[in-house]
Formats: sequence, C-alpha cells, structure tokens
Amino acid sequence: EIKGFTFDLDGVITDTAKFHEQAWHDLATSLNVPWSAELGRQLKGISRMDSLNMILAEGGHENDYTDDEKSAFAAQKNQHYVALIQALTPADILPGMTEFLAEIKREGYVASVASASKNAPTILKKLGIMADFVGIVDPATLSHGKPDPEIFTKAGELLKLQPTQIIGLEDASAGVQAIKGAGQTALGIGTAAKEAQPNIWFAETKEISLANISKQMNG
Ligand code: B16
Ligand code: MG
Repeated sequence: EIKGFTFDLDGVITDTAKFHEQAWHDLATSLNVPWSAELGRQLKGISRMDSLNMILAEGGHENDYTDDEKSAFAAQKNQHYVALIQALTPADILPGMTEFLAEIKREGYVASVASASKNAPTILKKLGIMADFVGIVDPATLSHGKPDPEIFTKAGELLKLQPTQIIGLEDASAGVQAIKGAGQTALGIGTAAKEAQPNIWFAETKEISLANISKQMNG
C-alpha cells in the first residue's frame, strides 16, 4: 500500500530548466562553446559538475582547464542561476502540482524531495511549499548522481517507509531509472521519462491526481 511520495524538483514541481539553460548558455558562450537546443536538453537532471564537463567536451575543451578553473566556471554559472531564481513565486509551480500536494497532504501521505539541485531549499521557499515536505535530500551527501538509486533511497528513508510503499515522480529518464533501482514505483512525466518505462506515466503534470494514479496502478 502506497503511503508516501518522493519528488524530483526541476520538471516535476517547477520548471527551473529554463533558468539552468540560460545560465549554462551564457557560460558556454563565454567559453566559445557553440550552444544547441539538444545540448540544453542533455543537461536536464544532470549534476552541476557533470553538466560543466559535458559543455566543455562539446567544445573539445575537456583537457583545457584545471580543477580550480572548472570550479570557478561552475560557481559563475551558479551565481547567475541563483540570481534568476530569485524571481520565482508560487505561480511558478507547474500546472496541477499545488493541488496534488494539497491532496496528498489531506489524505495523510508523506512527501520528500529527491533533487540533484543544491538550490532546492531556496526554490521550495520561493514557491511557498517547504512545509509540504518532511525532508529534502542534501545532494552534497551523495556519492553517485541519477541514474544511481542513492538519492531516491535516501528520500525514501526520510519518509521512514519501505520502497514498496513509495511512488517516486520524475521527468528525466535517468531519474526514472533511479526510482526503479531504489525499488519504488516510478511515476514518469513527459516524453523523456517514458524512455525508461515508468510504472505509471502522464504526459503532463496537470493529469496527476490520486484517482488517476490508482487507475494506472490497478490496470
Ligand atoms: P544545482 P532535479 C537538477 O535538478 C537539474 O535538472 C539540473 O539541470 C541541475 O544541473 C542539477 O539539478 C543541479 O542543480 O546546480 O542547482 O545544484 O531535476 O534533480 O531537481
Ligand atoms: Mg527533473
């Protein structure tokens, strides 16, 4: 029996991808790396350092910078990103998710956050939904990023539930793989998530409700 939910943040609760993309695009341009929409898509759900390494590789610069220089580039991108997310308000919660969070709270389910973003607490505060979660996994404590199950396993531990009692929500293929690896039921959102064959799938966040989830779980 399902008793809780583990939530990815970017692409599930709010669309911060556009801000990540803007900040990475600017950094790439300053490093003479050509930007493409495809590169922007590939960075979704990927950790900060892995994202930087992908951008450098795209420009053939994988061996051109020291670790210190790379840290400085990542910090520069983050500074820009943090400035952009200051404008977030509760109106930036994706369609249907305010209602879904209220519904699960009303029905007695617990929720936690499994986001690779070190800025997750800032974002949740700006969206006004911090109190809807019993905890947020600190990505600084992780040894492996998604698709490794570690982040969803930790998010499940915060709920004090068994994996079989949990549904994980994700928009990225690597994230769906991570949920399945943690032994939780995977709820995928959008075309990218579909690739990893989630147990439950919705095209858009506005379709997510307890009733629509039960329909898919019971065939
Ligand atoms: P930060 P998620 C991920 O969030 C983003 O999708 C990804 O683009 C970003 O690089 C990563 O967080 C790290 O974020 O630089 O803010 O620590 O989808 O796991 O909620
Ligand atoms: Mg995501």
